Amino acid sequence: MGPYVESMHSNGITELKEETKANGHSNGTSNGHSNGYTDVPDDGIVYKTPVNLEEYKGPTPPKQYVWRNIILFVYLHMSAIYGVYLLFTEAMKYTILATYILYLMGGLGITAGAHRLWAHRSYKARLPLRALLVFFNTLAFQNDVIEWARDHRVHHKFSETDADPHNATRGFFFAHMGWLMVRKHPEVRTKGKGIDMSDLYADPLLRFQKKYYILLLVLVCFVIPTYVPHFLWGENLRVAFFTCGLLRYTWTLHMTWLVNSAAHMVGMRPYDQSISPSENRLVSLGAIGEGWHNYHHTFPFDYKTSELGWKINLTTMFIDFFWLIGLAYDLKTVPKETIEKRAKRTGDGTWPGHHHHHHGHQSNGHVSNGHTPDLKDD
Ligand code: ST9
Ligand code: ZN
Ligand code: ZN
Repeated sequence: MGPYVESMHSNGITELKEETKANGHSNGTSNGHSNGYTDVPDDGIVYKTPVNLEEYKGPTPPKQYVWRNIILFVYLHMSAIYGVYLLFTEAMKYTILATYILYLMGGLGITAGAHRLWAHRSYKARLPLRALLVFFNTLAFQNDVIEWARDHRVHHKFSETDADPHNATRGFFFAHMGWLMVRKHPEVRTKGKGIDMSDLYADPLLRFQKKYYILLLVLVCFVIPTYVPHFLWGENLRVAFFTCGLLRYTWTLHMTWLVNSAAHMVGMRPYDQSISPSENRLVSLGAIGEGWHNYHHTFPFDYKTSELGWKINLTTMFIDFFWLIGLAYDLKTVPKETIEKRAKRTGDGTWPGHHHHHHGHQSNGHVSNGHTPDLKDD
């Protein structure tokens, strides 16, 4: 993946050193550290963000609505509202707890599974963990892993262009969920065909998930979450279906979609100010660690998707736990010095390390020791 060399360390964590600065994200400027801005002071710090999504924008292609999806989303959201009502009225305590746990399980199937393991191959997992993640992933029903990962790889490679399936220059709603209600831009398919997916087709578990996807998703995303509360603690089937099933599913979808909408628009850009993805701690909270999105687009192969370790990052804790018991290995990360160099060269000046070296700036976001960065996200 790109211009990086790997070096193994005895702790099983692979660090990637950045060899050259090219990273495939270019909006027409090749940057020394200035991203085309001429008023960059010598220290490379610019206290404003030059990212203006309107500037990336091309002509919006005509929309071809997919009414089946629109109708399903309307039904889903009405059901979710009813599910919230049931949570506060009829649902048993265990059912409320189960709704929450199922959200985290499905969420991990996306974050630790589809995203960090399969789309980015930022670590490796042994069979039992891969099987667990396929199960969790199916619970989240966000298309099969191979389709999800292909869309995601195109998203990284062609961010903020027509080939990006959820191109954020087309507005918050399009990036959030609108993209699932219209036919894809032809560029998505054209550019997508060039993405190598052979590594994922090589995994029999993923081929199995793809082959039986419809059957599996009905079973895992809806039938199991409805019947388990019924058999284990006697919950009413209707209540379980609308809470553990539909409300939990809808909630997980929105938490995922916020990464494409909010975290592509709102927040600081300490690592690369020339791209729209941002550091957004609220999104990280809902998306169990995936809101540190400026870092992630700058260093997509880091299994933590963040510089900040376990900070608002349940997914990293989950992977570290499985590393501890030997089921996850070859965890890739980025050395501190590489991050620092990159942040100073291309960041927006909010990287906390700066405060360590440059006195006299306003103390907004100031940290005293420089080792427990506390990123601000407006
Ligand atoms: C869902 C996915 O919600 C959410 C993904 C979010 C990603 C987030 C990423 C952020 C970072 C990670 C953070 C995780 C945080 C998680 C937190 C959890 C707490 N390349 O698809 P078709 C081909 S899914 C190459 O029909 P249309 C395709 O193969 C929700 N080719 O396009 C086919 O070719 P062929 C549930 C591509 O007709 C042809 O194009 N699911 C690519 O335009 C047509 O494909 C849904 O709602 C590509 N990238 O329809 C339904 N893409 O014919 C989802 C397509 O040769 N999908 N092709 O086989 C659909 O209904 C349709 O895809 C559509 C577009 C209507 C959206
Ligand atoms: Zn993104
Ligand atoms: Zn990614």
